[in-house]
Amino acid sequence: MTAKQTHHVPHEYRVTGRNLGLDLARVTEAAAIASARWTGRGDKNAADGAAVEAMRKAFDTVAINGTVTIGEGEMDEAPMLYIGEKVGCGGPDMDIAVDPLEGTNLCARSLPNAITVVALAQKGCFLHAPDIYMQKIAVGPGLPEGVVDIDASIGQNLASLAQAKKCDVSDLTLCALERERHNELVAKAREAGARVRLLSDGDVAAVIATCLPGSGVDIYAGSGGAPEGVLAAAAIRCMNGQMQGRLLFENEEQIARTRSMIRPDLDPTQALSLTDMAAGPVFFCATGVTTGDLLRGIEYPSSNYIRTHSVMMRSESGTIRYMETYHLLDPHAA
Ligand code: VTB
Ligand code: MG
Ligand code: MG
Repeated sequence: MTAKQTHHVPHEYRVTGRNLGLDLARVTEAAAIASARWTGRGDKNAADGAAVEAMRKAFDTVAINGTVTIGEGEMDEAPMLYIGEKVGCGGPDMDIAVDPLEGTNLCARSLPNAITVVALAQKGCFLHAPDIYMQKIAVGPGLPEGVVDIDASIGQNLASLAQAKKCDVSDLTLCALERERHNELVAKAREAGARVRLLSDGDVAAVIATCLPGSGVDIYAGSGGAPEGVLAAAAIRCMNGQMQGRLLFENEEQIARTRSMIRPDLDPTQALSLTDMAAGPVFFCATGVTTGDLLRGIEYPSSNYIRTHSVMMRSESGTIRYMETYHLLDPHAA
């Protein structure tokens, strides 16, 4: 019996230029292995510090001339992977966005979904988001453009999404961080009939979940870190989902500072489109630290190996690659 061809495109392997995503996997793997030593030990700063240090070192092997645009903070507060820091061993000029350990609390408490994250874009293509909150809304691929809108009510968005998905609002699951500031959002979503999945932490993985068939997440909404918003935007670009953001300022000074950091044609208070946050060709890579919906975490299958699970994505080709890697602890002992 011959297999039925169900795709209407030629089954060819499209050879595009070098996929830097593969190099990035070694960076997120290194960070994940280092932070996993701190899983469940109740010390989130130690876990974070280990991830940062390992990630910083691993970047030395990546053939780019990179500048950290989303990083650990300013130079005076972060010794490594600070905003503006140069990384890589030379090559094309690139912007780098990192969250060396996304979900430090999850790792410290050995809860699901801690990941290490890196994204790459051409120079000037990531939003220079300050470390403040960002309101976010995201849905998966294959839906009409603008099916949800950050300025519409959650009730309207759920109704519009249900219509596009040809289902009832009661069939939809909204995902949000469990925070007091989201009480109204959660109440309104439930009132509209949707299910709500609440997370203690980690909205990069949650935004990505909207694009994963079988994740059970139809829409992500609410506010979380702005740097995490830019990282999630890079992934959503690769997965053809939709996302909007809005920076949430606490004072005029933050607005003025952001205005001086971002593209001059962009109003920092306006709703941000996906490409306002991550433009041009982008790469995204993450490795699991603790097992979650997106990735399995670090595993120790035998005394001589560590096993990592990573996902690499590229917007140009739309490739989503999962990689399981066995790291031999002592190559000379084999
Ligand atoms: C957010 C979210 C992250 O931390 O930054 C959150 O985007 C912190 O939120 O994914 P609160 O200040 O409300 O606690 C994460 O969950 C993990 O870095
Ligand atoms: Mg972090
Ligand atoms: Mg984080």
